Amino acid sequence: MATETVLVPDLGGAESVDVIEVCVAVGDVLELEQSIVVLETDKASMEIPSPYAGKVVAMHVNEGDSLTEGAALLELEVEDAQASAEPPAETETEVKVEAKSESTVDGTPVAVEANSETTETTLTTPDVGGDEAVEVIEICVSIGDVLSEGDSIVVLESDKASMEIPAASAGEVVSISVVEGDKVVTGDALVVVKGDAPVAASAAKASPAPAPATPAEIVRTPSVPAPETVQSSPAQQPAASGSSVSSAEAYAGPAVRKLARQLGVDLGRVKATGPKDRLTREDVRTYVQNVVAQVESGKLQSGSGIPTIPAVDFAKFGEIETVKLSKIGKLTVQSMSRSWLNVPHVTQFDEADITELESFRKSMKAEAEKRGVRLTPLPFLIKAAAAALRQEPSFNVSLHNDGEHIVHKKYVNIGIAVDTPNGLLVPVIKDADKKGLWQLAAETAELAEKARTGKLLPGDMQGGCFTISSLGAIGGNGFTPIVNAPEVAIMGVSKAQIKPIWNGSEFLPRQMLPLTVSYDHRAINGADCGRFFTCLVALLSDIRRFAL
Ligand code: CAO
Repeated sequence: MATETVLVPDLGGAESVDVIEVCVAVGDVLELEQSIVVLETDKASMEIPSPYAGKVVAMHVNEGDSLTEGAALLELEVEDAQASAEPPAETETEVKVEAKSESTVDGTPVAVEANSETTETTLTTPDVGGDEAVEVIEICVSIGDVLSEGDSIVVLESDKASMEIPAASAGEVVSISVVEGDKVVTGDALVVVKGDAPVAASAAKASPAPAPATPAEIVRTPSVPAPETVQSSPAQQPAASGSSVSSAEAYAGPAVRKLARQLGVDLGRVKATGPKDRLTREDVRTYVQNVVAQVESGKLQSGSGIPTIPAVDFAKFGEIETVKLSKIGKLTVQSMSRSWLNVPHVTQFDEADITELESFRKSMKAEAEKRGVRLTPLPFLIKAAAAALRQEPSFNVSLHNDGEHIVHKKYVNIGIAVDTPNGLLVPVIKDADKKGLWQLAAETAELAEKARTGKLLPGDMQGGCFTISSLGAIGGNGFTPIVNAPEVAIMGVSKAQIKPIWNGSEFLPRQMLPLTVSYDHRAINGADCGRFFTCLVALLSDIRRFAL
């Protein structure tokens, strides 16, 4: 074993840096490259990775210290083999930086490629300090924006740093070559601007944050990035003590952002305790611990802030029996709560005149028996719903998880709610629009039987576009079903009844089927539902339309 001292690396011209976070303590066993401290100048913050794997035996810095290049950060007990290997040589780093600077102006990378004839200039990814790709986490411009030199165009993020890339050339954005989530390397096109000729010197501003580690560079600690390369300074950030800032605006380093992403935490909600209201990893952990504690104590449900129903000892009021919910029952609790809480429901009501449908259905009973199927109103409802979804494709959609896209489905799969001894199940009839009444009747019976006998496979219950919940055989004259998210709509079918219907000159006894459609108002507008529902009711009221 040997003891190695880890020093503050090349500060890239900065005179001193503040220690804004100490990520390790005496006794910690570090992996190679594990962050040991976060340093900050007035323009940049950077995590300093450990150049060795080993045990921390002494710390030389505290949060708030001001350090200069070469100052000792900590002592590490390392394996002899590591200690005798090439030591972390700042000269080596400098040589590397110089080598990269061959295609630079004033020692900094040029990030422009100009087309002098058209005066279109492609702004490219500046030197990101290695071959490793970095992620585009934010696009700051749109086509048509007129940029001044130095305006931020994208934000890139590596494991160790996030950096705003300023425009090296002024002009109007004519195309954007990347989308959020893309991985880019040095030289990759970012945006194309039309206008002023490129100003090479301004590319200096696009110099990147610390180089991501490549195996050859692991033994050195990174140099401090040039000015204007990382996230905005604390002065621009409101204190992240409530929900007043967005996650993107929160003042936090890349490691904290990564942790927050992994845990699904919105940094805008986390209270900062670091210097200058900077968020630390500990802040994120404390936030998660508090939320978990509140959920478990029943004060908070799913982080939604909805108070839970108080526990009541029912036995105090009389005899009771407590029965364990089936697995399906427990899943129903979850899925119904999820849909009810997430989906803004609207329910529309209508009635279909199924007098002709019923007389046709009854006329087919004998044939149905011969075929060994029961022809109930349900296959007609499936057929009508499938045809209406085809006719009104704005209804055959789902809201994308990102909340910014609508997924249009080119297939028509209809779910059927089936009441079973173990609870409610929703098998799905695939490609219902391509099937005839006999096939729909047979498949419905088969799936319902499988549901009741616990034989449905997961695939039998997936891929639904729209669900039909029929209580027609049981009774009632209307109910508001809950959307089976991520589907966007569900139809509730109640019991058909003979009603006197005015035909303009007299009341006639007609068999009327009460129907309701509940839909997700985030994805569907009332007018869309009106069109879909009218189409569906018209199909049921005149089944000759099925043939059209
Ligand atoms: N009005 C009047 N009669 C109806 C009817 C309606 N809307 N729907 C069905 N019927 C009749 C049928 O025609 C049948 O009578 P006949 O044999 O004389 O024709 C009888 O009621 C029994 O039908 P069924 O229930 O056996 O068959 P189905 O095809 O109508 O329904 C199924 C199948 C699987 C949907 C049903 O058995 C079921 O499980 N329903 C409950 C669904 C449920 O729980 N929904 C609520 C979920 S919470 O949102």
